Amino acid sequence: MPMFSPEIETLKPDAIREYQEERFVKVVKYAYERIPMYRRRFRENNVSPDDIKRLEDVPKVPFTYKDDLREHYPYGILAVPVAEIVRFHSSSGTTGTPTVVSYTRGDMKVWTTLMARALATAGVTSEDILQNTYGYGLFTGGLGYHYGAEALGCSVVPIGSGNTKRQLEIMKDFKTTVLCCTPSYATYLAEAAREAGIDPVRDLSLRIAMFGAEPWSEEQRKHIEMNLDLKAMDCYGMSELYGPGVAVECECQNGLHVWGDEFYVETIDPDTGEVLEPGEKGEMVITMLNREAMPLLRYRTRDICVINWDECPCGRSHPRIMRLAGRSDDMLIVGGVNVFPSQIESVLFDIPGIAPQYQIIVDRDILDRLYVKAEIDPEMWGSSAFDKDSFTGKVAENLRSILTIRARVELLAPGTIERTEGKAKRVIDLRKDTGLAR
Ligand code: DLL
Repeated sequence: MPMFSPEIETLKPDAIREYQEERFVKVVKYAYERIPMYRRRFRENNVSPDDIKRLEDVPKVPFTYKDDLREHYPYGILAVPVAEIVRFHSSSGTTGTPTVVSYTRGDMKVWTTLMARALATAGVTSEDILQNTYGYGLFTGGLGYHYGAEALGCSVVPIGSGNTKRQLEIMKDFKTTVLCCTPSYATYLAEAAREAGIDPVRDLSLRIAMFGAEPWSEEQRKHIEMNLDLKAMDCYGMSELYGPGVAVECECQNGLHVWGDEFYVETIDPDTGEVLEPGEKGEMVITMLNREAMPLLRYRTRDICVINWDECPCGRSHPRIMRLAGRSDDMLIVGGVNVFPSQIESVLFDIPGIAPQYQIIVDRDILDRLYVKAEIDPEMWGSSAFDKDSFTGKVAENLRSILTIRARVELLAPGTIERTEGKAKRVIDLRKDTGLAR
């Protein structure tokens, strides 16, 4: 598969480490000199940038948190004057003060390259017609993919999110070959295609999908690949870290390459902050090595993963993060038991007859209660053999054996759960609204 930046993508791991060391030391000084928050943070932790000389010193550098961005809304963490900013992106602010992420012209160049690299790594070429259904605007998905795809030479269809009927028409008429969207929207598109009598094998030309922006499972991958007749590639990113394009799967699909020339990635124990070895599961912490506008140091992503530096058969030497195991703040504690939504998804997707649409609700009366609502697929729903009560019992039993606690299961008619054009809202924790969540 042709690489976008072959010399960089195949650097020897030692050379990557050497480059990272040199850049890490520089970016620490850069952030310290230009951003008052970092000067304060270093002083509070009795650390000086002069203490950071090699990668072994990295654990001395204080962490940066999402709340730091909120507290310094909108321009407080800028390392350059606002006049040097050419682009702002921002979170929606639905869960509090929004965060703003700023880019200089140099940052934009890097981001574009990273996105072009990500697309090429996933197998996209300049011959492809790429339909970008990520939201254009303050969300990083739309414009991030857009510029990367243009740099790679793809023919871009900048349709943005929403209007599913038109998405399908364009996909068919333009002979779209690459689809960029959330996995939950792809599930919805597959369903809408079926309802519109569109047969992906006969009527569509899709070959690759770039999925990300939300957690998704191997079971969901299989389901979408089968229903849209394409290869689904995983692409990870975060608004604060250049949006999509931080890490991406190659054709080997054995983890997502994180670009070591831009990101220094560590895993830590989320409770103690202690740095873990490659191969140990922990919270991903990332330092951006060349960012001009907002050089975040040791940024706590809250995403849980394992780092792997083993050689990849694709020839790329950059470390891989193994498929995300959820977020540390996604984990639900129900009656004292840790429950990851991804566990529930895996159980549901493994049962034939359950549609890939579900919702998890937790509330508390005296004790915590876990509800799982899942749709039945239309074929099963219409079949005379379908016995709702015994099927509900089977789902509840499968969940209990994995989660070790009981969930109240409700099976719903096809189409009952609200569909989404962006990120799915699968978990509703009613305890949070009442201050009861633990
Ligand atoms: O979702 C950036 C993005 C856009 C990534 C388009 C990929 C495609 P945020 O809105 O800041 O940014 O959300 C970031 O989404 O911390 C993860 O928890 C989750 N996430 C992103 N990609 C993946 C993925 C964009 N491939 C948060 N697998 C991250 C699992 C993902 N979770």
